[in-house]
Amino acid sequence: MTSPHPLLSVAPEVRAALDAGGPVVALESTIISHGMPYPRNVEMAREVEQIVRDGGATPATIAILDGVPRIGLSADELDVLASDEGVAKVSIRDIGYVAARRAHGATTVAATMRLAALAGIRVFVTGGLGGVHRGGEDTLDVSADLTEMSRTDVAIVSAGVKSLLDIGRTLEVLETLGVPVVAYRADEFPSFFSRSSGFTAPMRLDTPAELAAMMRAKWDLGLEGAISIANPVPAADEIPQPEIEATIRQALADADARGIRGKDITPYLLGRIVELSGGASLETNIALVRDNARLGAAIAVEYAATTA
Ligand code: PSU
Ligand code: MN
Repeated sequence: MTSPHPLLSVAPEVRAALDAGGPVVALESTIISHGMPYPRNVEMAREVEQIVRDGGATPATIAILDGVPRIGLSADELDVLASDEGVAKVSIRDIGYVAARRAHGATTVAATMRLAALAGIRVFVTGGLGGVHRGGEDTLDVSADLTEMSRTDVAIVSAGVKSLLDIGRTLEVLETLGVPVVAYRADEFPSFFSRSSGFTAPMRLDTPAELAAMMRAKWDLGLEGAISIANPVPAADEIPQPEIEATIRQALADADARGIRGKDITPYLLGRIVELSGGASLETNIALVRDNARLGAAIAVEYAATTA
């Protein structure tokens, strides 16, 4: 086990699990601060940590507090991230800035991945990935999540990509970047709220053990970068694609009318979709994160077993 980077603050419980080669699951914090309303966000964050524990792994929610990248947070610290309006959204480019200013930051998929990898964590659970925005061929609005996936060795469990993004172009960019995309127990790539997207997944695997074997094979060969594991939302919780499409179009039109750009677009759209759906999208969002946490814990347990 390589030691975590000295500038990271790793919670004792997480450090102990890593030192023992035990299963650890990293969890993202932008989803808490900028992805869901209070107090459901903090309830979700705590519940997801418990699901990871119940699955036999140690949870490590990742964020920056007072400028320090933190791997594993207390319940009170989760509450700060969930309720403090001043918490910045931190992607890769923002880490040094927020650290130097001793500020709080909620890390995106890209930033969480990098900090997880610096700590020696190989499995990461989130809700949805960033990607190529609709119209991205003109605006060049392509999430840094994609480039980060090309260079950082972490398996990411998500429910796919929301159709507020351009799913087809997102999959194309991931292919170009050499990032494997594996659907879990499905042939189709999922679109977050919905099990379908109209796009066939490039790969399919059906068990946590197979996923762990793929992680081991890829990284043992020195092939750097992430493995994107797309876990379709449970059927009972999904919002069918045609139903959510009208909501997404409205949210996109509202963002456009208000001139929202750059890093603010994704948080705005997520919040607007919750409002426009009367909260239904939030229930689906929480259900899929729970399910991803169950799968992530199972993968971490299998992966730790292959190390031994
Ligand atoms: N998609 C979701 N929920 C989220 C995000 C995306 O369904 O919470 C967040 C994640 O933190 C992701 C980030 O990494 O938005 C992408 O933002 P951007 O497009 O600005 O890179
Ligand atoms: Mn962007």
